[in-house]
Amino acid sequence: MASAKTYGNLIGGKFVPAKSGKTFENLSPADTSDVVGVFASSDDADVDAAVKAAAKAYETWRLVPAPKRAEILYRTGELLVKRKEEFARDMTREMGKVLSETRGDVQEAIDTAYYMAGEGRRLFGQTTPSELQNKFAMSVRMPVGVCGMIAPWNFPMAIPSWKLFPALVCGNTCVIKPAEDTPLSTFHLVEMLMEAGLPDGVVNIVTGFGPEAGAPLVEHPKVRAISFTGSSEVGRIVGQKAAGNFKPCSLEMGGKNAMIVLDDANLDLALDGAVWGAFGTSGQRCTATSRVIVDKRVAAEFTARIVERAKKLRVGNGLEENIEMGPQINKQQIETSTRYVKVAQDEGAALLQGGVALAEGVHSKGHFFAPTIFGKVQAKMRIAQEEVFGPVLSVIECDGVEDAIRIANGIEYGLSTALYSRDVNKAFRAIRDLEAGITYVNAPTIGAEVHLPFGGVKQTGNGHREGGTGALDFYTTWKSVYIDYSDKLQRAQIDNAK
Ligand code: UN1
Repeated sequence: MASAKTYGNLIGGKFVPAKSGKTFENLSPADTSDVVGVFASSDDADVDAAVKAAAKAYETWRLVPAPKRAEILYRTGELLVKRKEEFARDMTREMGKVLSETRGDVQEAIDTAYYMAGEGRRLFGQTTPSELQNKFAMSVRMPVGVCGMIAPWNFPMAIPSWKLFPALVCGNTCVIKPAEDTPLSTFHLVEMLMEAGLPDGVVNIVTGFGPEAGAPLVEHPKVRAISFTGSSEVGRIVGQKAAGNFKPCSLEMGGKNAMIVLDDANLDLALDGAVWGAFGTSGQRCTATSRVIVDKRVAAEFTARIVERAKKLRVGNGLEENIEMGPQINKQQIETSTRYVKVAQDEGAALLQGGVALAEGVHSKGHFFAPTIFGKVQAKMRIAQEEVFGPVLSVIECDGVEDAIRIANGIEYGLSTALYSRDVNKAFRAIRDLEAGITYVNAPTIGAEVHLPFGGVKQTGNGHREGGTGALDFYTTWKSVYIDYSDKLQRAQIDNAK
């Protein structure tokens, strides 16, 4: 095997090693003998250099007209289309999910590029009448400044694109720290931005681990906003640090997403949705279906059939076309899944399928876990409350739509939800009453599109949204502008009372 390529941090348009000289290896989760790349293990000195480069680039980037900034994004989209297959393959190698999914991940970055490129000629503000004569009033979107971004490993290109592209079209400059498990895809993305004409220093990459590289990015005084996607546990630390300096901070975190299957549902459709929602990306999406809340009248049939489906899933190296489910990202995730299997069994849930790491034969080189299903799950059990982030599904029985919604809402998270029913009245009740940022009807909990708001309520987020116009709200700040052309002093609230 050819020796792995070494990647420096990207600072001010140049690739430079960490000042300490330290590096770490990016290993394929399907075959840990495959070293995908060697990356800089950065600390506060590297972060400081990257933030300074971004602050310098901001002076000129903010003045580039938004439609021009947008053209760079559009060209980036075009370049990603050309390189899609190559980048998808590298992503499967570093992240593990199957090729059809990594193609989708690159596609999500392409979609975001085109969508945000369109925003370059919108970025609408408001014009509104003034209360005084001969006075003009409007509000305009201004960039925030240097934005710090901390990205997760499960969508190695899509999520960095959700953060970078809106930030760039709005006139900000960026320092991004990709997840240590999947830095390569961020390099691919940013290299396309540079090829499309992005000036040096507008996007900088610092690779490494949370405590050494993520924390100084959040704390750096010149970083004006933070966007974080990851666990609620780390998000709490990030949010508290950002609050110390009153920094706007967007947190996208965990989920315990429920799919409700009512007794009038198309069961075949619901089964397809549940298999995809629970075991797609090996359950490692914050939108993954981890609870199926199924009406007791159809529960036995549904449960028997989903166990059969899960048993037949082909688990293996995602680079092979016939594989349906790849590995988990690393050893810790296997340990987490294993631990939760025990927790569930101790609580009295019935292990119906899987529940074990797969380590023999074709699975011996990577971090594989069998598709796992628990029956007899009670709504308050830990397995039904806590995020596992692995291919582990709980089946919970309910009695009708109200009971289902009550169970679905009985958790601390609120990202995605789904309802399978042919009854439009029940569907609209669920849309209204499910506590979540996303609700699907007759589709699984995964599959958000980039031009709609993405995010959740309760412990899933802190009120911000990625995707859609919500992203523009986060990466801009409003400036209200008043132009008085009366040639005299006019006092608001006083002279208009005459
Ligand atoms: C995530 O799981 O962190 O809606 C993002 C979906 C994808 C994005 C998931 N488009 O499942």
